[in-house]
Amino acid sequence: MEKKIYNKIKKYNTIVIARHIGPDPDAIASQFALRDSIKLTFPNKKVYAVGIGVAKYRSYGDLDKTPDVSNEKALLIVVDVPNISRIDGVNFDDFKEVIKLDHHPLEDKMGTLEIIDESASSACEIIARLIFNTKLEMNVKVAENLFLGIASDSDRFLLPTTSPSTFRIVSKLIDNYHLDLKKLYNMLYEKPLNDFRFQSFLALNMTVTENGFAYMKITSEMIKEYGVDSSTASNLVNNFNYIKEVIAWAFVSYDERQELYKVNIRSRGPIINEIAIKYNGGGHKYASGARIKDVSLVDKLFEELDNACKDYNENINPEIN
Ligand SMILES: [Mn+2]
Repeated sequence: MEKKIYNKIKKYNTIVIARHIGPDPDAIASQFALRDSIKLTFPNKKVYAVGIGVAKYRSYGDLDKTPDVSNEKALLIVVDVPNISRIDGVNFDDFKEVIKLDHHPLEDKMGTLEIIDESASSACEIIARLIFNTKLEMNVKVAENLFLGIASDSDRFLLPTTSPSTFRIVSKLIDNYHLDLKKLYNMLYEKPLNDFRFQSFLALNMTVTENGFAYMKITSEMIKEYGVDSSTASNLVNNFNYIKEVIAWAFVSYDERQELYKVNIRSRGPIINEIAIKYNGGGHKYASGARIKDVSLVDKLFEELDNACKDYNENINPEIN
């Protein structure tokens, strides 16, 4: 498959690389790494990494304006996103062919060629393999972005998707390109004091049920008081892993622009994406999210997650009781 994808890339002169809306480091880094690798290998090709920019990821690279491809045969490569409706910045039907490189469970079939590897830590891991296994070229910048995506999406090699292959790739990146880990970890983990204070507020005030489900409804008043933004606030969910009394946890915040509740869910016990799918959500087995219009459904979702924790404790992990 990697060889076929390489040949397809070789064939097209105009290539657009897109990822999901509301990008995370893996989404951003995977599109830059792939774009820069293709440009390095084929300097005459026009390759674009598109989508709405996010200020905190500016140091990862520069995004391109979406080109008008309606009158030419162009290739679209979609990275790190399983469904067409969440692709940012492109008109899907304008493209002659589509390649998908993703590590989320399959949702929409998109194109002719695809690598969907749910066992991969990140889209960046899939792209690193593609580059190493074909004639695609790499430089320090590409290697840095690949490292950022892998380290971030594997939660610094904590999540169960971290495999011997993840470590082999990372080892090769560090070794061959002499990566400055201090610089890269600063890019990933430096945070404003306000965010850190807000994290402590969440730790002090979240509810923890007897089944090991922790949750917090983040109101706009809380967000205003601490001077954080709502998406950062619910992304702090990633920092609540490995609390002994908590096996699944969720933070919800209200997105005023889109007029819906965004729920971020994590687990180290029950599988949660099957529950999230019922609430206009999805994602990975243990890292998932949902978008909910009606506030009463938020409570229903939390109830279901709490029950999932109860079942998990009773059936899979009886020694807790
Ligand atoms: Mn990802």
